[in-house]
This record gives sequence, C-alpha cells and structure tokens, in this order.
Amino acid sequence: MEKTWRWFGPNDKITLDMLRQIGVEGIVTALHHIPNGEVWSEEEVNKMKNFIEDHGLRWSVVESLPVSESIKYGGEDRDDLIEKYKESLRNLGKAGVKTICYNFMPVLDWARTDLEYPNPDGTSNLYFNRAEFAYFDIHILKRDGAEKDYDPETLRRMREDVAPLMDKDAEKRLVENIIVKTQGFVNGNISEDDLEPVNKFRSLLELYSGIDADQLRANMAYFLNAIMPVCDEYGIDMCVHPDDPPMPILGLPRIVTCDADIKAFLDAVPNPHNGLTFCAGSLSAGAHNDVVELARKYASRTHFVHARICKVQPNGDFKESSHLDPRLIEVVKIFEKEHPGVAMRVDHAPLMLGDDKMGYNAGYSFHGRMLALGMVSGIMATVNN
Ligand code: DNO
Repeated sequence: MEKTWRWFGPNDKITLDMLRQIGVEGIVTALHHIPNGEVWSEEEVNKMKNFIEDHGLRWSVVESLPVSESIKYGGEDRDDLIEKYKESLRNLGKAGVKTICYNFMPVLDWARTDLEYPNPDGTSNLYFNRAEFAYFDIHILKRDGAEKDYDPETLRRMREDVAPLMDKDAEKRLVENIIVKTQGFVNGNISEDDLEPVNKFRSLLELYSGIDADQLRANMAYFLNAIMPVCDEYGIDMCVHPDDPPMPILGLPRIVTCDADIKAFLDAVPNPHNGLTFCAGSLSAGAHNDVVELARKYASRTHFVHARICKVQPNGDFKESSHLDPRLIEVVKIFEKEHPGVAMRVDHAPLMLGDDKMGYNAGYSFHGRMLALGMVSGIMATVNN
C-alpha cells in the first residue's frame, strides 16, 4: 500500500518536511479553506498540488470533498450543488488527483464523547461512552423520543454513573467533544466559532425529519449516478467513508454501517469508480461487523484504506485500540496482498510524548500517528518478505 498521511494544509503544525522524514509517500488533504458546497477551482487545486509536489510528495487522496447536506436530504438546490461537485471533480481530475473520499452521514460526521481518555501507560485515546452519548441526546439536546433509542442498561448507567457527575462544565465539554471539536476541522457543520452549537445542531437535525434509511439510500444513488460520467471521463475513484460509529444515532438514518449496506450501495451503482474507503476503525466500532471478513470481501472495491481498529466493550462503549491488534494485522495483510497499490493512512492514534500540548486536531496527533505508521509499515514489510 502507499503510505499516506492526513495533512490539514499549510497551516498544519506538522509540516510536509517532517512527513518526508518519517517515510510518508503521499498526502491526503482537502481544500479546507473553501466552504462546503463551493467549487474547487482549477487554480486552487493546482496551488495545493504544486505546494505538495514542491516538497517532494504527491497529493494521493482528497479527504474529503464534502457532500452538502442538501444533497443528502434531497433539498431543492441539490441539482445545483451536484453540478458544483462535478465541476470540482473535473478540476481535480485534470490535475491528476483521482481518489476522492467522502461520506454520506447526515449532520454529524464522526462521533466521540471523550478525546483524551487516559490509558494506564500515560498516553490517551479517543473514546465513545454510550451512556454519556445518551446523556447528551436526552438531557442536553432534549431530542423528542430519544429515550426509546437506548437499551435499559445504557439508561441505567446514564442515570447512575453519568448524571451525578454532570455540571455546567462537564456538559460543555461533552457538547464540545460530540459536535464541535470533532467536526469543524473536517469541514463539518459546526465550527469552534459557533456561539450556540446546540441550537444550530437542532435545526440541522430538523432537515432530516421524514428522511428514513431508504430515502437516504435513494439520495446517495441519485448523487452517485449523477457524478459517475465525470468519474468515467477522468478515471476518478469515489470512496465513501463508513459511518462512524456504524449505527443510526440521534434519530438519523445511517446507511454505510455493515456488510449488507456496503453491498447495497455498490449494487445500486455498479460502476468500478463507485467504491469504499475501508476504514477498519469505523467498521470495527460495531460489534456486528467482522472487519477481517469485510476486508476480504471488499478489497477489490476499496480505493483507500484507513488503518486503525476499535475494541467494543460488552456495554457498547468503544475505544481505539493498538495498531498491532491482531485483526488490524490481518486487514493490512489482506490489502497488501490483494491491493498493493492502494493508498493507506493511519488514523486516530494516541496522544503521547507531549502531543496533548500541541493543539492538534482530535485524533490526529504527531507522535502517536508516527508510531502507528511505523507499526503498520512493519506489518507491510513482513508480508512482502
Ligand atoms: C475522522 C474521519 C472522518 C472522515 C470523513 C470522510 O477522523 O475519519 O472525518 O474523514 O468522514 O468524509
């Protein structure tokens, strides 16, 4: 696999010169300064491409070219937005940037409740606590009918373990973790400058009232069918990121969560340019998924790999696990054998050795990811020797 790294542009504290020193071959990035829904012009695309190439690297993958909410819920302006999306794809295609990661998650991109969950060795990881998430949904967001989306044990933990610890500060932290700090930097809906994130979030949720999983699936197929001619013309591979976590949340449908979902969107638009980002981490955050089996099954339709893995607890909480987890070793082996040229980046590594003081985007530490890249590179080397 090609060793790539998610880099957030010229303002990223981790520079391209640093990345060359640690064995990175290709860059995964986006034009983060262009607002969601606007065209990525040829000029802006080339500026980024040249900047990367001037540092001896290549722009391997776009993550993400964001799909506007209106395309997802099927708003009146979706055809205009799809035309703009196609224009951005053409400009990327002309520049030779041909692997495009996106997601089709309504409103919320990925979700975690804790961004610095302490490990016994002094490092920390991202963590998803289902009972804290239920507290956010029921007591902070105050979503109608939210209680019935949680099992009795989660509700008990919420009442007995979470609620007594919740004061104004703890609630604020939970809001920041779930809808602010994990979203802004991935061109999500809520940014650090939003003064009333919860209210804004509530109005975003309303956009999806009446949209169920079938409707969302139909909207995804509509979008893919519309852009495939451009992908055919320029040889562009689209790769959808699985839903993280892979299950419906906050009353929103989610449609890339499991084997059947993956099969459904691939079958709905049977074009080889319609493919998957194999994020082993997102898929493994659902106890229903056998991530090794999925890698075997979908390696040939995968255009981009995210190397990380989660451990799900019996109560449904999950934590990012080591990049040397035996399941991840298997996944890396499968891709290295079946799809040796595919771009791969490590993801969501621990905060360690001072990473926590650097203000990196959540999940995107330097030392933690460098160690993870070393681990995954080692696995790849053993497969090839
Ligand atoms: C989080 C990421 C996601 C991912 C997007 C792709 O760390 O895995 O934000 O980049 O969902 O569109």
